[in-house]
Amino acid sequence: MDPDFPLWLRTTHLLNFLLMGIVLRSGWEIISSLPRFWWRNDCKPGTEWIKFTRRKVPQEEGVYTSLMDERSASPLLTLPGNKNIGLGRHWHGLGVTLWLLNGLVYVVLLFATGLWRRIVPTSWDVFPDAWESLTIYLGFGVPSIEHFQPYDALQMLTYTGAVFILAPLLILTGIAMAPAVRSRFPWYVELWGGHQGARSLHFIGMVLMSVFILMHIGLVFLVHADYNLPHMVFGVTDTARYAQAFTIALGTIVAAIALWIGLSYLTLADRVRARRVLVALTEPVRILTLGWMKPRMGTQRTYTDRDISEYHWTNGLAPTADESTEWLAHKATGFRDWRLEVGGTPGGETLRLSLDDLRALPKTEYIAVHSCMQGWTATSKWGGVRLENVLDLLGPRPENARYVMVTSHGLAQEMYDHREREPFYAVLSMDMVEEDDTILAYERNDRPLDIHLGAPLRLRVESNHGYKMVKWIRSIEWIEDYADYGDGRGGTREDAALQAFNGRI
Ligand SMILES: Nc1nc2c(c(=O)[nH]1)N[C@H]1C(S)=C(S)[C@@H](COP(=O)(O)O)O[C@H]1N2
Ligand SMILES: [Mo]
Repeated sequence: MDPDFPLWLRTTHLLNFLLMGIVLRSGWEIISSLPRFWWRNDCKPGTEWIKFTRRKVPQEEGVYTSLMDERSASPLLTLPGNKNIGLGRHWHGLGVTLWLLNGLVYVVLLFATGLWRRIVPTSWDVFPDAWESLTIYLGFGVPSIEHFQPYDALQMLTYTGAVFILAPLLILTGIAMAPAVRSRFPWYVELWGGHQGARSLHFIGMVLMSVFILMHIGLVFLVHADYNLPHMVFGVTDTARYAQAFTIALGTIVAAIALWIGLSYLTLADRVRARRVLVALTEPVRILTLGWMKPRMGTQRTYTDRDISEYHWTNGLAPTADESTEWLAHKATGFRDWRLEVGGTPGGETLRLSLDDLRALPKTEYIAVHSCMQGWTATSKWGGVRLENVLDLLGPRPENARYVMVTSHGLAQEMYDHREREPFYAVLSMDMVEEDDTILAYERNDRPLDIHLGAPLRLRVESNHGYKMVKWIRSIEWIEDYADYGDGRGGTREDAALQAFNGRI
């Protein structure tokens, strides 16, 4: 006899459970890096609708950084825990990818086998029937076994809701938070109420999904467990095998929790290795899904002057005396004698460009939303010169030049292993350099760049999160390979927080 629940159904169900644990726990790690939620795009202090921190964000810009807002979560709760946003994001990416693949197999087979009829209601009767079940539960009763064929109306509604409403909502709002998507299809992000709308809905969806999972597991054990558990484990309603099924189900839950927590400690035991493995597994997905999206902030009409934020969060404070007396001296004289060093090719010349030299080059202007991978956003109008135009001044691209390195006068805020802070830098691959919206900005909102936002010159790479956008630039140079600089990961946030070189999501 064919089982009611075929093997593919039981397998995808189990994998879904394991993967949901990874996705949720890594999601909580991401929340812990900025435990606040807004509906407004500028994330102004005090306008959060919910927060999980007592810290107060000063109203004044440029004195508090989002990195200072990061909270440390326990590895028992989050993946991996202990303030590891970079690794948490890699785990989220890997977990989501596998969860999506597993979900796709499940949905395709569900429709191919006709089993969808069990969970998708096809009659309006489902509402009064579900109401009847609900009133029975609310009276601390249990609907009789005849209701379940194999599911009762209330189950059908909640399962359909979880699979066909909640999961898609989480997927669609997750996608909306990628800067690569926003810089190419800004209207799509606005559909969700902007980045903060998408982020808040993603959070609410997560809470609902968590409640669903807890209720679902609880009820399986409380309501006709002798019927449910053999069904779930063996695929058949063999109440004689209830004890066996109960043991296997409970054992699986305990093993899953051990696995989830084990992954945290395994990750923390060698964070550099964990980053290497996780980035190697997630980078192909990034390239495949986001690599082709080229930003077009210069031609879009979604964001206008009206969207420009009053408030702009800061990450990284202006260089202090122990970071760069040189930059401080330039600041004191209004950057009159400041020069951008452009060069780097072995044996090649180094140009020294003043702000007037840069202003003499063709100007690019656009309104764009900045997103920090920690979660905050701000909209500004940026003005500057395309990075490519500046590199062109050096002549044809040197044969061995494969990347561009941009270095700041300032230092990293903090290294993940608390060693001495390195000079802040970011390396860009050629596809990032060639994008229309990759500029060296000297203006924001039609005024010279603010001190705390990177004066006199900062990088903008709209397809990427903020960590690529070096502030207080000192130099730009062609390099052959980033393995030779810093820790060899291609940027300060890559070195200091184990983030990915590719900041498109
Ligand atoms: N020199 C320097 N540049 C930097 C940083 C930094 O710490 N130092 N932080 C980066 C990060 S993580 C972000 S999100 C943006 C923040 O830009 P803002 O402070 O102008 O809002 O700057 C980027 N550029
Ligand atoms: Mo950031």
